[in-house]
Amino acid sequence: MRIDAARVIITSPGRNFVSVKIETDQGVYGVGDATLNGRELAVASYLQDHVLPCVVGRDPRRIEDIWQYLYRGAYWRRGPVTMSAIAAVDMALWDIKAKMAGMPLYDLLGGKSRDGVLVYGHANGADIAETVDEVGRYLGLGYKAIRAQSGIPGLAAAYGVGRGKDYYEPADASLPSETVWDTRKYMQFVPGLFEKLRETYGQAPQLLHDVHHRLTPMEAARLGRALEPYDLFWLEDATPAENQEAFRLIRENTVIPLAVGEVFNSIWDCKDLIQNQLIDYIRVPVVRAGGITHLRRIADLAGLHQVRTGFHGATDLSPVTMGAALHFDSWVPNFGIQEYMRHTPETDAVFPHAYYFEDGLLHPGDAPGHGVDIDEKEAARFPYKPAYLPVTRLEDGTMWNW
Ligand code: GCO
Ligand code: MG
Repeated sequence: MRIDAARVIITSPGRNFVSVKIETDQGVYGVGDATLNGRELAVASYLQDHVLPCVVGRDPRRIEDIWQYLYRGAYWRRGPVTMSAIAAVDMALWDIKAKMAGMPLYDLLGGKSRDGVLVYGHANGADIAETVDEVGRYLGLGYKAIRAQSGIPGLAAAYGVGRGKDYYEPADASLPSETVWDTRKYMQFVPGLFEKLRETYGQAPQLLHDVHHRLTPMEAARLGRALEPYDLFWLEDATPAENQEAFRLIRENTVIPLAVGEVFNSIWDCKDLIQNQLIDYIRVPVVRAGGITHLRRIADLAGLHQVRTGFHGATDLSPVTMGAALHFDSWVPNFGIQEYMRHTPETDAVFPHAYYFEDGLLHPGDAPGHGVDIDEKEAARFPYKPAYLPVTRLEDGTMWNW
């Protein structure tokens, strides 16, 4: 068996997606996602110019060998561009193997460990009242777990609060838009939001919150303590994690569950966090960390230390990543939760998929492979459009972490 062709497909049904399609001499093909929000063409070029020419002619059944070939063979290891490109190839190869076996991917991985995948949706509003209403709307849609983000008094724009309520997309301009951040205004405001949410909806709903890398470790510890009475499922990205040690200070000062890792791209970015039990949930998604082959290693290491998965699932992760993630989530023993932001109907039409939402859970479906295809005719209707993530500055103009 051999790989006959491997192509990059770029499409922008409302937002940009980079996909890889790998075709074999047996007529079976696989699809992978390589989308890196705001830096899409760098991955497309890395794939087109450097990775895919090395993949054509190989035996697609040798997934591990191809992974090692691409990772070790580049000499320059790791990084989001490289690892997203390897992930796309890896996802497509697992798709092919599962299709050849006539199995849904979760069966090839070891079979289902659960009946459905618990997901969390995104409620956001301009202020507390609107955010509380939105959480109520999500509960009405059947969600059991909901992330809550709100506008902050005195700040013009807040992370996680979008114009639209169903399809949040932060990459909103052809050059980065600028927002302003103030830690004190945020810290003084957030506990009140969760107090109101518990007062309104009681203890049953799982509530989550994303700090989006904005705090120092000590500030994060203080916020964690202030939020402890409201029983959050997790506090996400409380501080940047380039320095994994930074989480020790947070951990020593609060018992709030911590999640991190959506920007990580290998086991090396999280091994200290996991081995020292400085976090509770690891968020690195299948598209960012070299695909299923490498993510399995991260999940297994996490399992040893009772850290559970909680993969990133914003709209910049294409339905292909969502499909692959749901098979992984169905199998992985140390599953925690899966983020789920709905894609637009245009995106769903470009990527027909077997997964579906029911009563607060997502199900991967039983189609062979990861169950997500790409309709190339539909994809061709939506040409690439430059779109950047915003940047943020402190009120005095100092650059900060968006
Ligand atoms: C999340 C993330 C996203 C990111 C986005 C960047 O938890 O869903 O923080 O909202 O900001 O994926 O492209
Ligand atoms: Mg996040």
